[in-house]
Amino acid sequence: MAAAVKSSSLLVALIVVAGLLQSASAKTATVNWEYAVSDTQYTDWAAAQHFEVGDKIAFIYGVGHDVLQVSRSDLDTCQSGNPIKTYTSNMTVVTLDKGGYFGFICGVPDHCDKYYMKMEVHVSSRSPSASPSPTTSPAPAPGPSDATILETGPAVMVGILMAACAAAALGL
Ligand SMILES: [Cu+2]
Repeated sequence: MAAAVKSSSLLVALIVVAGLLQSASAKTATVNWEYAVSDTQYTDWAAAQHFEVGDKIAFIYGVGHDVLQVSRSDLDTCQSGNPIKTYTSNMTVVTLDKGGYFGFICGVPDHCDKYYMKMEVHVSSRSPSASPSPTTSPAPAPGPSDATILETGPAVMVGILMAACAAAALGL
């Protein structure tokens, strides 16, 4: 009876810990939202972050900028007149609450098209299992020759040492 209660408590604790680990794995990436030097600077940065659902982007920017979430076509044309969301707080944290496309531009005239303040974000669905599927890891197994070399290496060293000792003993 007591053991059953104890093990079920342990199970609950494990589930809670697993949940904490799951939520702890969501990240917040911070970006200084200012003039960029290339058309893809921010998009490249976002791609390197490998965003998943639940991750956040913190935009830090001065009073001369804003952050507009826009559609893909509005991003492509730097169209600021039809935003999905508008942020002007100079410190904006956007939660990437779904998979797929997020587009962000600065709505101040010329900042998107002349100063490349545009970011395309592609958010992946968070996979239910953290273990990689076997089909995506076709790493070749080490060949027998490699294993043989690894195993004979130390043996050869030991052999040389023993030979040296034997030679020294014979020399005495
Ligand atoms: Cu701007």
